[in-house]
Amino acid sequence: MGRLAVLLFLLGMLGALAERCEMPEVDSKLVEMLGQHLLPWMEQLSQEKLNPSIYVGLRLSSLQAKGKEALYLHSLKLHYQQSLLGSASSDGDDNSNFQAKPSMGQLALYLLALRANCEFVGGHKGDRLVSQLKRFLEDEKRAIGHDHKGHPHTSYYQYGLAILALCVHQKRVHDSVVGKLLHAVEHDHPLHQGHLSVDTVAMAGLAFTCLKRSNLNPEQRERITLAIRTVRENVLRAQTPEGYFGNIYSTPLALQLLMTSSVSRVGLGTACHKARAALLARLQDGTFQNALMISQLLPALNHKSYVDLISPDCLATRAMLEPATETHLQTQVPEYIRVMLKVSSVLPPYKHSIPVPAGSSLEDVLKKAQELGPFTYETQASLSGPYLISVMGKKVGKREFWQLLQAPDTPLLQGIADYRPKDGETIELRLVSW
Ligand code: B12
Repeated sequence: MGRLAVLLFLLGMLGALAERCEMPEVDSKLVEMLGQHLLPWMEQLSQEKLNPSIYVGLRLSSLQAKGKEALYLHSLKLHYQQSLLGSASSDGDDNSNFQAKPSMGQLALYLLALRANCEFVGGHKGDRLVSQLKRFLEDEKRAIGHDHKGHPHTSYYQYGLAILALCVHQKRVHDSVVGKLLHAVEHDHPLHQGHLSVDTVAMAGLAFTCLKRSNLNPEQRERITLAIRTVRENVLRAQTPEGYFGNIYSTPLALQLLMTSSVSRVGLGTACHKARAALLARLQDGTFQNALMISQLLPALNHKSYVDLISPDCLATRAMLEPATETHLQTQVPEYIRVMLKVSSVLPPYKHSIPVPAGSSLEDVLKKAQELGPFTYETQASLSGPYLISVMGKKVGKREFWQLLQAPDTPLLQGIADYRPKDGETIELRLVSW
């Protein structure tokens, strides 16, 4: 009896210590400042600039951009339906009417955007989009292969995103498709890109959570439940001393995932609290300027996640976003800095000191270097901004990328458009496999 009492006492203590991942309300001024960064993007309705993630982020936030939102969704619909369902452009061989075809992940984000407006994909056109996304997943499943030794053409991140998007529309994918993502989580290593990619793991966790809540793959229920636990533990284990899960930019998705947790766990609340404090400390210093990053962060700050798109609340009151009041900068003669630009992955290696105005982005440095020669580079538009695909004539091959590093060996956490090097800094561009 005595031992049983002790045991019950201990269990009670553990229960009391078990916590949820809560997100207390964040200062509305801070949130508004973040949202204001999205407004200029909502005015860019050209095909290259359209970004369904921005729409999703805003709809799951505590903010609204009233008329702009409807127009933006309308433009998304035009673009995605035309480029995916239009006959000439979808073949891709009619150059006169060429439109880049959205990738699997982009199509998935578009479906999330429809759901964020409380629409279910349907009708003849909608069904074709769903079939298209399912076909993408089947292709990826084949690329991974029976023995799981292959790799998806895109990434496990997009694989998870596609399953999630179909799930919030209550569209079932075959157990074998879900099985590939389960296997990746169970065996861990495919989700690494040199290190554990918290973003990828979190996205897989969001997809599994949706599948579990919607009960779309009942045969896999136990495996899914276990995988959610594995993912959660991996994310928690990736917390840095500062409080980030992985790095600062993977923390928003990680928080989205941890907040969906229906079970309490010892230390969960504390871990989330620490992450939230670490994020808040960086909100004012310009760390979050990238529209895609802001779009992943806003839902988390509003205690929402992509899983909420199973039954979104389209009537929730959201504060109206007003454009930021312009601060007039005094025109001054710019101060010049020098950035050392280094490329060792080419022959002969390139290393030059590039003069640029203080506050320039890495992209400005690359532009200046190109102007000075013999340096050359090419980028490709992506939802995160310009993605570097070629340097000094060397284009990336399959599963290769041009990594951005601060010398000697620190990978940058931002892309070329967002990163602003300091005077005397050395930046290396290195062709690596992932
Ligand atoms: C997969 C992935 C990669 C893959 C992409 C290849 C592939 N075939 O998928 C690899 C490993 C190559 C990669 C590289 C980089 N990545 Co990355 N990547 C991701 C991840 C996990 C998913 C992207 C995705 O598929 N999105 C969905 C699809 C639908 O959107 P998309 O725009 O069509 O996707 C393309 C772009 O995202 C592009 N891409 C991938 N990463 C980055 C980063 C930047 C800055 C840009 C402009 C483009 C870009 O590749 C995708 C596939 O074509 C995100 C995580 C996240 N939270 O978003 C990080 C993420 C976007 N990457 C990040 C970073 C920092 C980088 C690098 C700059 C790292 C470095 N130091 O070199 C490089 C890019 C350098 C360059 N050449 O311009 C950060 C960006 C943070 C920020 N402030 O914006 C993120 C958020 C990860 C993180 N938490 O740190 N990445």
